[in-house]
Amino acid sequence: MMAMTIAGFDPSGGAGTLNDIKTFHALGVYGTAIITVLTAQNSKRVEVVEPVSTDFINKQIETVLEEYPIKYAKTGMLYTKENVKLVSEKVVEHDLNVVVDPVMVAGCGTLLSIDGYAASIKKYLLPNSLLATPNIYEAEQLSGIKIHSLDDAVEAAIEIGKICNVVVTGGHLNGHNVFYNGTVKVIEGEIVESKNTHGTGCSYSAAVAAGLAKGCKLLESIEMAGEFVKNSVVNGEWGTLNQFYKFKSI
Ligand code: PXL
Repeated sequence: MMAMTIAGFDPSGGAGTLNDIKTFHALGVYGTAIITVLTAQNSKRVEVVEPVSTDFINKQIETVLEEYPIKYAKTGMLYTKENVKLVSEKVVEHDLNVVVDPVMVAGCGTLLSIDGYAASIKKYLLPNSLLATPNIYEAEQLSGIKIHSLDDAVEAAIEIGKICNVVVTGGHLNGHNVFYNGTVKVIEGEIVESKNTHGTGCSYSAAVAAGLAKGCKLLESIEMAGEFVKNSVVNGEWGTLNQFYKFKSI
């Protein structure tokens, strides 16, 4: 089984493509990684962001897919409208089943997207996607609905669900996730008190893509991803997750 992440590079190893590769591998899926943007950051702050050109992103995707018959992918930090447009074209061209983590802002508050990003994700990428996994902030941007409660999250999920299946992830919803694929399902969760949360959103969407690559159904993949991220946080260290918690030491 194989999967592809199309996302940013976090040299601290916690978020982005390094996280995704660890997640894929821990779940028994061979991972490939297309870098869309470079960052200088650690688990606490982002110093600077430098996007990769669309031409170079295109070459990475084409070269990897020339050899590997990958059908499942996730996208993370794409940063620019141009990158969003290119990735959407590649998804269509190569018939990729894609889980979209619409990364807009880091946990520390730094912007990880530039103007018009939410609109371009909605226009180009979501219509060609299997699932979007926004957190509350991102769901607000995509739906135009302010989220203060679980009911608001359901309303936002239904709005985004007009374009594609969606899970509004619940770091701020007492750990509950709201799934909408024509009907609403609240997936019960719990908040784990931890400092080791850098990269949870990245890992969640990568875990869903890994589940799908292994042949699991969408809901099954979503439930597995929630459990996987929780266990990775519980066993985390260095401000981030331990996806290899079954082997324990990190
Ligand atoms: O967690 C969002 C995220 C995604 N992708 C990259 C990041 C971050 C957060 O810092 O750096 C590359």
